[in-house]
Amino acid sequence: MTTKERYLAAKEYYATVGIDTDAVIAKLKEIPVSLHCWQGDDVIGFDHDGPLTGGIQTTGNYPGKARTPEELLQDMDKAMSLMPGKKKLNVHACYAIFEDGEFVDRDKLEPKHFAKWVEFAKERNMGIDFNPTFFSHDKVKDGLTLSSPDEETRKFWIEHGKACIRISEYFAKETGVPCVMNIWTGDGFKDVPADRMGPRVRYKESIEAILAEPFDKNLVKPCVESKVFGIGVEAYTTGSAEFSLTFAATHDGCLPLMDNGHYHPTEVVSDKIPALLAFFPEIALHITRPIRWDSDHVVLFDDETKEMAKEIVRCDGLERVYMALDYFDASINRISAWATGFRSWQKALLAAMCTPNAELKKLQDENRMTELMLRQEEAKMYPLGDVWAYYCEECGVPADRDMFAAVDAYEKEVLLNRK
Ligand SMILES: [Mn+2]
Repeated sequence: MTTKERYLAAKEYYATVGIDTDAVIAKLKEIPVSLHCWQGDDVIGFDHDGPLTGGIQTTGNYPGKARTPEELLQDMDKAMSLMPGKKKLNVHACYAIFEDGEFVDRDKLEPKHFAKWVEFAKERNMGIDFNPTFFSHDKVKDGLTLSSPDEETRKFWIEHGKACIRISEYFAKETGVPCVMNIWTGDGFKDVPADRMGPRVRYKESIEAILAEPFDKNLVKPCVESKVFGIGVEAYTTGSAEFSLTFAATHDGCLPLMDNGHYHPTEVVSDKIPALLAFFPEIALHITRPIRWDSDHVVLFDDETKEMAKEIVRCDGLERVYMALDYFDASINRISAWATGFRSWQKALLAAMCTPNAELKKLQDENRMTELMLRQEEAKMYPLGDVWAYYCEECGVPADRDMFAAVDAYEKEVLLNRK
């Protein structure tokens, strides 16, 4: 059987449970998912030579890492050719692209330093999301930025945040797509602090100072991202879950951003999505895969990934949740890592949209829990793989079974020649 024939059989099956797979595929193709540029070069960027800091770390030394803007954009293009569905670019401020011999520090960044990203995005009909980079920099003082007790340090990073607001607005105006601008810092302490509130009050005032930069709320969507701990920041993070959520709730136009690698290991973001959607008009997500101490493994098509997508779809939240990927793995082919994570989230969305959610909800509301359990288990064995394979074919990207050959060929032709 061809992919199309298998799809037509699956489509018939799904129709018996009330799901129109043609409509699902048409809709999925239009849902943007933000693709992080930092998987391509292990979160290094172009504006410094130093190591990655701020409580995050890449592990592995797989050959072929992108070393220049040209290489990174080339790799991103290759990775995107392996991903079905609509993409939006996600850029960190440390990925400013300077002219030869030019350099400005982060507090002085301007839209022109991101003109090449805009050109790249516009040629591919993509919007752009943005992130100030509050790490990997010598002005991170004693592990602190926006919450530092040192006024000069705070001022530098506030100016960086304001510059990023201006750049975000430039992205939105150029692409015609709103720019989600996410504020995350690794501020915190390795061991038990004596003052937990002081840094948080300073952090609050610093973010308020950043958001005082004038911007159009329809164009720029500022977010605050929480984190429970980082490497070397085990005892305390300034931007805890409660801090970030409360900040967003009390500041008009500011969205909460949940990274599902940033919580205690038994907490699940899938359950938090409907809780936040009950209050916030819009929320943002970083989609990743936490393992023990690490928050940034490549996203797979696993249970919690599926559950997060299900909650977004069930809550009718596809237009209210800004979805961005955030992971990095330097131990495997980086193009494969990029594409696998994106494809996994696409699979999760597809699975969620191919679930008879209204029927299942009805069973819950009528307290028919025995049948609910059986129906939910049944739904797991629907012929999703046949729909997925057809969706990939429709989007002109490889099927799962052809993925390795595609990344292996690029590795041999391009990556291994980077010496
Ligand atoms: Mn994140």
